[in-house]
Amino acid sequence: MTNSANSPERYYLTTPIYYVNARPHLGHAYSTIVCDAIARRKRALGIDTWFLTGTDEHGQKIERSAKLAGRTPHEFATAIAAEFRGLWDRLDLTYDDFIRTTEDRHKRGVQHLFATLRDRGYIYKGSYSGQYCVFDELYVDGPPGTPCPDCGRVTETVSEENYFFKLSAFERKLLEFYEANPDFMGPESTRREVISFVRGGLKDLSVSRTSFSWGIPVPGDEKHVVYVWLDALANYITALGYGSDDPADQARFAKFWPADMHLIGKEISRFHCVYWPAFLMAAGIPLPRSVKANGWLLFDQGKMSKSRGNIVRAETVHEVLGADALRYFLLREIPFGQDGNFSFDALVQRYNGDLANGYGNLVSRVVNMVHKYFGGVVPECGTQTPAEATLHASAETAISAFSKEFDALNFSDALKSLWSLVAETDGYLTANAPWKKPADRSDADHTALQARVLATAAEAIRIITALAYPILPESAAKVWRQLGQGEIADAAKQGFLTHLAWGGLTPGTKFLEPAPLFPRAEKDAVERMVKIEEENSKSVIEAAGGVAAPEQPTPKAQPATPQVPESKKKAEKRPMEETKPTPAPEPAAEPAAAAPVQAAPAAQESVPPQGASPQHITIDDFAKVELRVAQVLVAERIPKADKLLRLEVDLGYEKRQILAGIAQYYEPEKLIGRKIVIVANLAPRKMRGLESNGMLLAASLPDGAPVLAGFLEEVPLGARLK
Ligand code: ME8
Repeated sequence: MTNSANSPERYYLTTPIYYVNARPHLGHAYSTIVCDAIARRKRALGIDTWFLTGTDEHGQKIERSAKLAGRTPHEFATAIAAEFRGLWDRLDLTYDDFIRTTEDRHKRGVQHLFATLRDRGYIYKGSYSGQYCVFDELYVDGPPGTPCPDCGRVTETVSEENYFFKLSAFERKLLEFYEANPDFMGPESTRREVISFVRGGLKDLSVSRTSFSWGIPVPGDEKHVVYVWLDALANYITALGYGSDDPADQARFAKFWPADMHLIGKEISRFHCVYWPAFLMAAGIPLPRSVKANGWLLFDQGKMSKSRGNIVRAETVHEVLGADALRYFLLREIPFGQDGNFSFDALVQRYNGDLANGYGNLVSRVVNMVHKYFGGVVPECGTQTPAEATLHASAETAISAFSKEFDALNFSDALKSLWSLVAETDGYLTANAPWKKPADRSDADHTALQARVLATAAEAIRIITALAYPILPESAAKVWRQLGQGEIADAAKQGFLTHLAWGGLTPGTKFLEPAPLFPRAEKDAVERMVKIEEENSKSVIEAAGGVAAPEQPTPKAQPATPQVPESKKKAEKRPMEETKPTPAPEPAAEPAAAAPVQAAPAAQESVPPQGASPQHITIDDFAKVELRVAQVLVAERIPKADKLLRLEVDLGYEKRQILAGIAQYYEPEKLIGRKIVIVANLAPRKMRGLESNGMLLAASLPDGAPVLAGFLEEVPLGARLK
């Protein structure tokens, strides 16, 4: 059960398996591209590599998204899984296996794991009543109404019979394991966070659900389905063949497990660094050697995510600048482990600066000159001068610096060091100007200089290209061919990076004709990408209901504490609730009990009824409703009106009074200072002799309880919602 030393012979790495509730975006592509670059480098180092990716298809969230789209969960999951896989293929990502959690091989493995945990005494039956975040498929500690600490959405109350996993038994063992394996988790911020979470105490974890059926049945008790995170995490072993009787599967599992690295996004580190190792310890299965978290790709100031509606698709960049441009940008621009901004401007700037004007231009100059002055045949270098010795030394330094940084996942620094070799080679060419023959230099001397300089520069390019291959596979393949080296993919299969050293370009090698690598991106490149994204978001809106449930913003990083059995905790009962705030409609007439916050019957459904035909309004209709951000300045009860609160709110440009029927649900003191959303242009109404100038927006839960709409980011008072 120890974290054994890294084996040089084989390497197993995985991406998270992505939820199929939404189409892939650049955030998903980022993690998968990082893995692809690592996998390519490992293979090119002669290491037998297995790169796994896939899709996470079970659970309540997917079941609901499918329902919203009017499809069966399986049909729905199949369509989105195909989108993920299709995109990875278009981007030429070299995964060895793509697992879908709805496949039989996975179900069998999960059931085997569940049975093993139970047989070893780590699973017991209990009942759970508490909060659950469907978006994050996460149990949340706290009373009803507790928001999910990960995404901020309102949690649902679940009350059901569950199987529990004895997570509490692993607190000490996990801490000892982290201590003994300091490189297990990274970056440091993740490590600290996970350790402090475990030190805070672990409670037993519910690992089955009974209130819905879209999951893997618990063996022997089929009214339960396995908790979606236990199901999902197991993909890393089931894909290799865990739980199979087939000798080929068993051999693959024996060969590749434990994984060398699970690459994940930082928000799911607790699942991977606490729950997963605990499950494995309990099952007697060795632990993965490392879990490394990438930071978040931000766009327009926020985490890129479907729920924020601030996504960019990898396809767009691929279409305009090519996959290599995207790979280079992501790995060069964002120090791995940190959050990083994506912008089209920054992308085009890097592309033009580093690829078109930098590497691409260098290759084109040298290949062209070898054709022009030597008929495309690499000349003998002749006697070296100190300038060649310097470039040679720099190239050797770049090989070791790049390798050290890349293997430590410091891709940005690795590329920085490699691109300083690009710049140095460029400077070397310019300083020696093989295209310019001074009047006092003989023809023979000039030809000797040209030969020396071009052979040396071409060799530097060969080194740069070999090292850059895992990050720029398509362009490196073109350059490799131009340099007369054949197919780089074949060289990679033979582990060409293990013996990469200066001097590999032999005189007499025939270059191919130069071909463009990175055509300069003109000004309109940004506009084109923006336009493609706009067109896409329009078509997604037009096809609304076709793919995914709308989601709420998610600004926070870490999931919550696990839940505890009913016996250990008190919890008020409340029915399931939907997290999407629904604007409360204006009452047709002044309500008898004067409750401005109320919902139409349809809004009480957690999911719109299938086949219901919505009453469409035009955008102009919607524009008539003036929704604005306001802050509560005063909140107080109204004598003899037990449902009403009197609020004074500040809109920035004016203050006004609003009466709201939320007195049974919100303590007035707790509302003061809170930013809310109001309908600002509602005709004034009188209730209990007081004038109400507007209406609050709140989600209405099935039991009628309102949940006020609000914001997770800072918003100025008076800002309009549109
Ligand atoms: O969490 N920046 O699936 P998911 C960087 N099914 N990476 C991002 C990102 C962003 N803005 N957005 C997404 C799940 N990612 C579970 C995983 S694994 C056993 C189960 C990447 O579809 C990042 O790797 O929400 C993140 O962890 C993953 O996509 C989340 O994908």
